[in-house]
Amino acid sequence: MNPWLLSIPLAYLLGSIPFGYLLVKIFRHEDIRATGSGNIGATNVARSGAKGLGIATLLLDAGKSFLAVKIALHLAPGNYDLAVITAVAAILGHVFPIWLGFRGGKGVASALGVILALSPATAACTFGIFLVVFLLTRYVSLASMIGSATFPLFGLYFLPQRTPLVIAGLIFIPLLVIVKHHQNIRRLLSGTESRFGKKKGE
Ligand code: NKO
Repeated sequence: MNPWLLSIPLAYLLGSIPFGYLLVKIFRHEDIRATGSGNIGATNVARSGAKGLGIATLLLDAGKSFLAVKIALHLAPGNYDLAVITAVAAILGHVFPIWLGFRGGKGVASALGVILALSPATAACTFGIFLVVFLLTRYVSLASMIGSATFPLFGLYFLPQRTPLVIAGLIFIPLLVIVKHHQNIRRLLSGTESRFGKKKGE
């Protein structure tokens, strides 16, 4: 079977598994979309008081998209055009899951997973930037956006192929992540964004 026809729909389907939503529903019988920021991501799951489920959400959301890209690279070794388009499909699955009326997450953990599969060095550098901004500000959203913004630079440096499709993917992924943070941007500007591990107002 043509690896494109297999990898891309599979990536969307894997990406669209809303682990944060499912874990909170199964273990706490709550709808994560009704608490905190309303996001289905690891940060909001942890914020809702379920630290362990937050960590599990991060690992599973990153893991599903990591797997999607690894499958593409397995079916078509060295084809980074396919790998990057598969990466985009997995993130689109997470951000626009058919199961939740196309209202999904912000794509941070799923982007981390695809980057790890595409280029571990790029993932390490992007995560490093994330960590510095997070430790300085305690804003996960700001760290995610600044990490995203630097990702194309590291990707261009470390990825073995720089085709037009690869470059387009490297630019599209952070744009999507940042656009999905529009409410966080508004809260950051008005000083009402919540800092990780702190109650409102601290
Ligand atoms: O609830 O709106 P919220 O405050 O939850 O959430 C904002 C947050 C949404 O994202 C998540 C996933 C949290 C993952 C945190 C650790 C992952 C560190 C990886 C950073 C690398 C950045 C990669 C982006 C590349 C395009 O932001």
